[in-house]
Amino acid sequence: MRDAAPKTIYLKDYTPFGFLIDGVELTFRLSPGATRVLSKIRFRPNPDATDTRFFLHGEDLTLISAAVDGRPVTPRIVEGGIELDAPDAPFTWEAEVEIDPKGNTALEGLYMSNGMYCTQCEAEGFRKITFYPDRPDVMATFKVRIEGDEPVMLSNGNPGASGPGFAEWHDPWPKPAYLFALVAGDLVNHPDTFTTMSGKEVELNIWVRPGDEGKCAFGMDALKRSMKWDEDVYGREYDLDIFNIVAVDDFNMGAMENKGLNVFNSSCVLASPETSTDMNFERIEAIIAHEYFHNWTGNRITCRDWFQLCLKEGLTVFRDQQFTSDMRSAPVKRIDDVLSLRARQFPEDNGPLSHPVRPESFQEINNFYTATVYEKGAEVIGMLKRLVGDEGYAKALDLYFDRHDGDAATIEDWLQVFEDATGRDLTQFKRWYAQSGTPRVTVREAWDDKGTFTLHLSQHTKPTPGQDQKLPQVIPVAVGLLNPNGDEVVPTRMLELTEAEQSFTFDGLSARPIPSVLRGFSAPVILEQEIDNDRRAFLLAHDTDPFNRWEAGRDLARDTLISMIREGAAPNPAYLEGLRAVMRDDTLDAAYRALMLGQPTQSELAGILFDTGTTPDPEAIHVASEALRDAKAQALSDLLPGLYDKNQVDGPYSPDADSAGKRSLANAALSLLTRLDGGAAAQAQYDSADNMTLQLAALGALLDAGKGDAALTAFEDQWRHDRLVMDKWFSLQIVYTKPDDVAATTERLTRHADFDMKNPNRFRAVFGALAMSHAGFHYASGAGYDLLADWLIRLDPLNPQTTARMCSAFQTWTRYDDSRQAHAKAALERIAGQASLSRDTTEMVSRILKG
Ligand code: B3K
Ligand code: ZN
Repeated sequence: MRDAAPKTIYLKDYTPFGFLIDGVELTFRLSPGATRVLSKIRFRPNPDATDTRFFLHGEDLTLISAAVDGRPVTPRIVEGGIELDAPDAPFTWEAEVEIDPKGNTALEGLYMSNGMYCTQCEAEGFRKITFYPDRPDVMATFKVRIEGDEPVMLSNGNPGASGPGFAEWHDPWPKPAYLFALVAGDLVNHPDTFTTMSGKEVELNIWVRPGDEGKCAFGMDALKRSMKWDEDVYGREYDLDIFNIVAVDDFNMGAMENKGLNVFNSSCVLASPETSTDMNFERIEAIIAHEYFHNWTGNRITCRDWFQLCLKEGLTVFRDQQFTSDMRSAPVKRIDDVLSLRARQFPEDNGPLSHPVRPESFQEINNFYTATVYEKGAEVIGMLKRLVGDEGYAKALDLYFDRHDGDAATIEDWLQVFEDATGRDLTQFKRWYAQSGTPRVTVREAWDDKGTFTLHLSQHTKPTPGQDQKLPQVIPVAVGLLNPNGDEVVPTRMLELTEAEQSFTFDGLSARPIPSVLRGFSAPVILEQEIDNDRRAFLLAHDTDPFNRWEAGRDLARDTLISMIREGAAPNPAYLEGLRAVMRDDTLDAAYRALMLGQPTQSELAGILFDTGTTPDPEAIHVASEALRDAKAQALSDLLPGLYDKNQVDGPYSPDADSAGKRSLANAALSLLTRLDGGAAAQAQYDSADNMTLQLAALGALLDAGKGDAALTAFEDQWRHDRLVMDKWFSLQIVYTKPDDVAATTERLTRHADFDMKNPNRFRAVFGALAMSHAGFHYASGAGYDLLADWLIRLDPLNPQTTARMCSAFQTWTRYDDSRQAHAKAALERIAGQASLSRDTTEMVSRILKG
């Protein structure tokens, strides 16, 4: 490993920086291999600081010259930057450094993507651009001058002077360096305008490479709807004259909220019916909204330090989830969010990478942009809103924006506004930020024949790394009661579970009710409720809460799969019957019915088996999952053709929720139908498809049926010029390969002429698909583990961030049998044993190895 004892940073050690900044001026002289960055920064001593060391971060910089108040100085080179004996009075620091954007394959700091200059500074990338106090609590206004031959040269804020060979930008809002951005290249724009609530006209642009102009309209519309929604729902107005979005092909994540200049992975902004699926459209809409919403929750109010990351991310995810619910179907959105929480966050929270929503230590902060910080962070805010009510939430948010605008704030500040606005004591609630692990809530029922029904709730959280003892958390448990005839007798009530065990009574009932517990998934917990299949079938038929109605069907599918795996049982007829009833019910939303046709993922089943004392066998899980799909196809055989036909959408493609819902139901039906007709309908759909949603679903169905070879070749011929579509082509064939062949198929694809390990989208398309193929990745021979390890070892020197992120594929390794564990451990140890392994990957692998 690179560093025998990598440095750990602790939340408790926070101290303010010794200086404040009155203004930053930067000049960039662009050149691919030798860009010069000139900085002029006015510092003054910070009266609130005790540590007066003048330390500036810097990494991979060649210092050309430095001066204080115009006098040349030679700073001391120290670990991670430079130090100087600074004057005890205001002074101006000037420096010139040289950097190498072209050689920057880590895609952090200033780098090049397809000949275009771009930046990524969050979390700590600005220090690769110039010497600077690169921490979020140091905020400053920036003036930027870009010199170069690029046709388009952009930075944050409002445009200033420009002319041949230069462009100037001025951002009047003080910001931390992680929000700095610069983009320069041969770009074309898709322009529009938005008039804000106070009547100010804002210029909007989506900048793309020539040829992609036709893929911007949807993103632009999503941006305008986001701007309007944030005004209507949160009262937040945009605050610059211009808002720019740029699409970049090589990007380590989805997008970045740089002030006034959002940079997007092209996969998260470019959309066209021919090249993007309905899911792509929905994701693009959500990410555009997310980055835009950061303008207030993240930029105007930022984080004091990186431990407070959930302050901006949890809140902004919560806001983008609200936006999508408003734009589309709220129940469908809730189910989607819970599916992704269970698929990504629960395994994290219940394995070696478990950490609190607000971590207390880290070695590399980039490793903490996790499902826990983001998605559980959003759930925590949802619970807070449920506990204080909609009005309390609105008052608290108004106070938050009033009180903290311009601040670098903390979770304490956030909770304080809720306490001040609502009078509620949140001392116990704060444990949601500090305790890791998913609480398990057990439900027992009692009925006394005198009309009183009692729910006994208890909570328990298993120990997690570094936290042996857990204290009870406040858990909002939404409960409704149904009469045996299916009518709702007690509408949803929010029970507050605050103790380890607590009972809640409902009086005056005429018959023993059937409870519907944790409606709307009111808390991110695992519900342990002993209920039989009849009860689940009853809830599937009658629950008035759409989430719990879906959940009842899901639980039936889960239980039947578990007994198929454990006991070789046949699929449960009650589940199949319930599914038939739902598929016959045309009053239900198509997207909702499509979700009902789904079943728990193989990885989720492995987690459930492990939790209940059975070592999961990936092959057996795979076989049972396939058998249940076959059984569904048989049980619904008479309904599938009708479902498929009735949900065809006529007319030109539109990505709206209704049309997308119909396509998702038709495609779900197609995938089952293919098990009956051998692929005839899928081939017909492939041949006639005029949009990517239909084309890709048909290709998937054909591959699943073992009849996809011709279509796969045709698809490649049709789309080889389009990187984003080819990413789908790479992934899909791994997804539909039989487990024993997954590693070999993946390896073969790495030899394809278009496989480019330096492009994170392509690397993820291939190796993300390998990791997602449960039975293939965890194949008994260990070939899946070995192949991923080989490639992570190759990628680490080039791109530590993407390497470290993909290590999490190994996070569940201790669930499996001894032989698999031995293979996984050997693969992990092989990664860990590399000389000069990055800090990012070192931290991830050592946490995962601790088990
Ligand atoms: N804030 C960025 C993520 C930065 C990740 C740095 N490794 C995008 C977002 O959450 O909106
Ligand atoms: Zn974010």
